[in-house]
Amino acid sequence: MSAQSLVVEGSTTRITFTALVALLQRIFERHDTSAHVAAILAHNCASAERDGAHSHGVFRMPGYLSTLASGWIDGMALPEVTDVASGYVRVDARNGFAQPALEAARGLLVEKARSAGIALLAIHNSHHFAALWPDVEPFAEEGLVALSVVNSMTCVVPHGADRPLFGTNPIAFAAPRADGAPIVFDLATSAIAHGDVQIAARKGERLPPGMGVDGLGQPTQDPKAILEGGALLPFGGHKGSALSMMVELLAAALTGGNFSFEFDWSEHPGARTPWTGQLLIVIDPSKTGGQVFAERSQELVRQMHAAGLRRLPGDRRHRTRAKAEKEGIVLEAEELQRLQAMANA
Ligand code: NDP
Ligand code: PYC
Repeated sequence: MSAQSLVVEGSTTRITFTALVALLQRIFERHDTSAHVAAILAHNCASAERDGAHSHGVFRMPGYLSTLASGWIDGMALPEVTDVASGYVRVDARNGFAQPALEAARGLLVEKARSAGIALLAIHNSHHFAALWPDVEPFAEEGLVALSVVNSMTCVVPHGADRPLFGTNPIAFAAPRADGAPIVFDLATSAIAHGDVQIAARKGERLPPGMGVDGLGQPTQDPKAILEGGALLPFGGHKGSALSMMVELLAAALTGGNFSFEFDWSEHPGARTPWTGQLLIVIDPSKTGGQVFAERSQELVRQMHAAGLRRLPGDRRHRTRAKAEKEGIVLEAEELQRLQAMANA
């Protein structure tokens, strides 16, 4: 790592995006992934860290490595892409990560979306352990609208039920706009992402009320009680619960992947990546024939700002990204040492 790519300032360090990608790539390559998979995962994880999406940045590296070591996932898997119909692509990720499966099908998916106006990508036999926005944002950067859902692992009690069944099941959406970065949101359908509960537990912080229950089903603000026998709640009561159910249906039932409650990783201690499915829908808005979509979305943003809105979803991420691109990505020195140790292990 060159002097410019890493700056030490007391207990924190600043690292360039390129240097962080290279470090993470080395780690993945040393831990049973192919160079291709390592490059994709490293870019994804470094992007999350750069954008301040900490629940899916370098914090996730130990989980990736324990999963790879457990034999639960194939880090060398070669996805199998099937051209199903004019607007339908299917990928068997072959027990590998979801992102290389998306990458393998991306060209065909975009080609179909541009020719038919809409195309669907159904990924199954896949593991998604990351933020979802990196999967949709690039489509909007090339003028397309994209929606994706992925289901995870049982840890959310459906509204009105007695025990956990759903995953934290995020929904991500991206749309181009005329004057600025695409409009992007990416949210777990649980009241809080599982990763944020783990981070709060690690820091010894309490959670806001309404996030989860303990092992007896009683409301708790203790993240450890949620992680050790407790469960999360959906956001927004029955509304978030319905969206989470939709994610199970689209990401698992429709793709041929596992529901969040269907896989058993108990024989693989250290396994952390949910073995499920993912759905993407990509739309070419130029096919509407009406006013240019990106200008219409810009008008919506203009009106939202005029109504007093100060922060759009994605604004915080983009601000954090711009700062990181200028000043480097801030990591605790200890965190960087842990990563360097992983790269040499
Ligand atoms: P947040 O609640 O932090 O944010 C959800 C969305 O709302 C983001 O787009 C965010 O934009 C936006 N937002 C947040 N606060 C405001 C505000 N005050 N005004 C306007 N917009 C706002 O995300 P979650 O905790 O629900 O999810 C975190 C991550 O966890 C996601 O990336 C998700 O994909 C990931 N995840 C992955 C899973 C998997 O199985 N792979 C499972 C569950 C979650 P901004 O980013 O700019 O703050
Ligand atoms: O943060 O809920 C989460 C999560 C589950 C799988 C990957 N991330």
